[in-house]
Amino acid sequence: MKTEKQPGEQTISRAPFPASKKIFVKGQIHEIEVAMREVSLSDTQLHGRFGETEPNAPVTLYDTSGPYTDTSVEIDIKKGLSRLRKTWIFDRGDVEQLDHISSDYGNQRANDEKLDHLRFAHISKPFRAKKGQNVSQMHYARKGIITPEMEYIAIRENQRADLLKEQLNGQYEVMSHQHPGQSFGALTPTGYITPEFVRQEVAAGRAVIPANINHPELEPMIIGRNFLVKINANIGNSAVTSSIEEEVEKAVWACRWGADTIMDLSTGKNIHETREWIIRNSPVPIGTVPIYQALEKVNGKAEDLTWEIFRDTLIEQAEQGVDYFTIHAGVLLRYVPLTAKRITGIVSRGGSIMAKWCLAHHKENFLYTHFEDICEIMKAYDVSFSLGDGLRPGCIADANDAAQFGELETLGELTKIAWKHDIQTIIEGPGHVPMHLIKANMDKQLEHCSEAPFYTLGPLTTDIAPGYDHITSAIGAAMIGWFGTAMLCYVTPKEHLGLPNKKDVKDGVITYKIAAHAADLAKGHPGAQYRDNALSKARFEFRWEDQFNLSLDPDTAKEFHDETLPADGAKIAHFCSMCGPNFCSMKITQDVRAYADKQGVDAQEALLKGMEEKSAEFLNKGSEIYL
Ligand code: IRN
Ligand code: FE2
Repeated sequence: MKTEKQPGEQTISRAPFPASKKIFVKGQIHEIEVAMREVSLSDTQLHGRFGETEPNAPVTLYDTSGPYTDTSVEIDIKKGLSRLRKTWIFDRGDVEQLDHISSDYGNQRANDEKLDHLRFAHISKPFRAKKGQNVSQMHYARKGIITPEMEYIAIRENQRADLLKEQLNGQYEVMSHQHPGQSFGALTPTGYITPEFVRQEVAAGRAVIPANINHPELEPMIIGRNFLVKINANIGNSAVTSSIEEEVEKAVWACRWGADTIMDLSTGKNIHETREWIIRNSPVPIGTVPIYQALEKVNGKAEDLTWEIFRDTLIEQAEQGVDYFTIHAGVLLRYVPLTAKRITGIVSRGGSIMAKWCLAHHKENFLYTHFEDICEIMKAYDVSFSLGDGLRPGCIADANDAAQFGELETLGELTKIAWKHDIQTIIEGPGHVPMHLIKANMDKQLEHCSEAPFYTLGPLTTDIAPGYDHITSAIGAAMIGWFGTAMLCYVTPKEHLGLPNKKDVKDGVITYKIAAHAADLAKGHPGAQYRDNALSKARFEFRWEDQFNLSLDPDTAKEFHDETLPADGAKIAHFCSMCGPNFCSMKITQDVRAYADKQGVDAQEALLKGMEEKSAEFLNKGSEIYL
């Protein structure tokens, strides 16, 4: 790993969003402060009344960027983020700090002097549940306990909707308008999300809070059908990367644009050390696929994998603070032949590794046979299951086949076992699926997996657009999110082609934020439409800066506007270069309204009057079309 950097180059992205500030909302049950982003808006110029203005209330946004966008916080990635949940975890009285790392591999790495230059300097000793204790959020929820994490989430999901009525005054009716949605059975409360509602959803298994006790730095979030749709961004190094700082930056960058969780899919030699840096600096939950690292440990030979190596890997990663594990325990020996006639066979990395192991030994998948042993590890650290879809379809032709749905049934069976241990569980889903076959995936998942949250990769709705698979997949993601999928795993433009760079990561995240938000709107998620309304009002009133600032990607919106109209004056002009000054429909509508205002008539009437006047003018001029 090289660490050289251009002088003066800032690797970690820290710029706050334009016109935005961090705000903190206090808890009522627990002593907590929930971070959000507030975007302030400029005033509306009242038409026809020169100089008269009307203020616009600021807009509160769900913020995944963590302390990085908070100018008052000092960031040093060598020290890591502050440990927000440290006392919450400790005060529960059910954890102990170990005096050494419990995994063989973790110890081996810790004692290897050759790794000193790579190591995160401030590693603290791992925490683990005291003997016989279960520290999962599901366990607390089922005991009727509302944890600080649960209250944090309730406040976070509401995005200060309770202030709207007061803030908006006379504008409330127009600005709070929202179309009734079609939620396909999702039951989000119409008022506010309460901490008790969060608890109930977690207890029922309909939602999970990925929050390892060894990742106290994270800002709690929830994945469930009755909450905002979330997105995950995958990052990972390859043989040819760069410095550890750059790996941290990839995670920070993805969170900046809206990633709710990050999966570290790194492969290669120093993944243990890289992962430590990422977790210590990540404000969002981190997921991994532990079988990838286990495979590294047996030099890439799947048949050499053993339960003991895998088990040690789980403990190693759990003690570092990984919040959820993808476990491909549904790839059963008997399902593997069902993939023989597929066009693309098994496309899941983890799935293909396990299929190879099963065939080589002609034995049942050890992740399946040791599932309850895995549960014992998960509950000691509160790691959540993400049950892998190792047999997902990798092309349109293979969608919804017997192998895929066979595995889904097994994942449902495993969910029940996990729940017996109070382990939080989500279910991974496809893949490549044409639009008309998507709904069946959601329906079957709900049926077989007893409403455990669904977490899907896209799905891609066609195979013909390599280079644009963020789009082919966002179409499917928006649909399945609408139908009830709780978290969407992003796909970048580089899918099927290469390792994504920074631009690809951003494009993937923004594309998936669009899919997730479109799904929230379609479900009728309470308050989801407010940001749209605020942005539309700014657009209509030619408050260009407000329009940029409220968008998912203010930088690009502004850059595009600057491309043809860079002057400052253009940022208050009543047109843009798309239609020019005379053809702007919004400007014409505003003229109609101003006219109505002056004449004391309603807009409908004004439109008709205006038409009459125009037609008289036209006739007077001799009815010539081209003067
Ligand atoms: C999500 C839904 N189905 C698969 N995923 C993600 O795809 C999974 O969580 C992981 O981040 C990535 C690669 O998984 P495989 O190929 O090992 O199954
Ligand atoms: Fe694919």
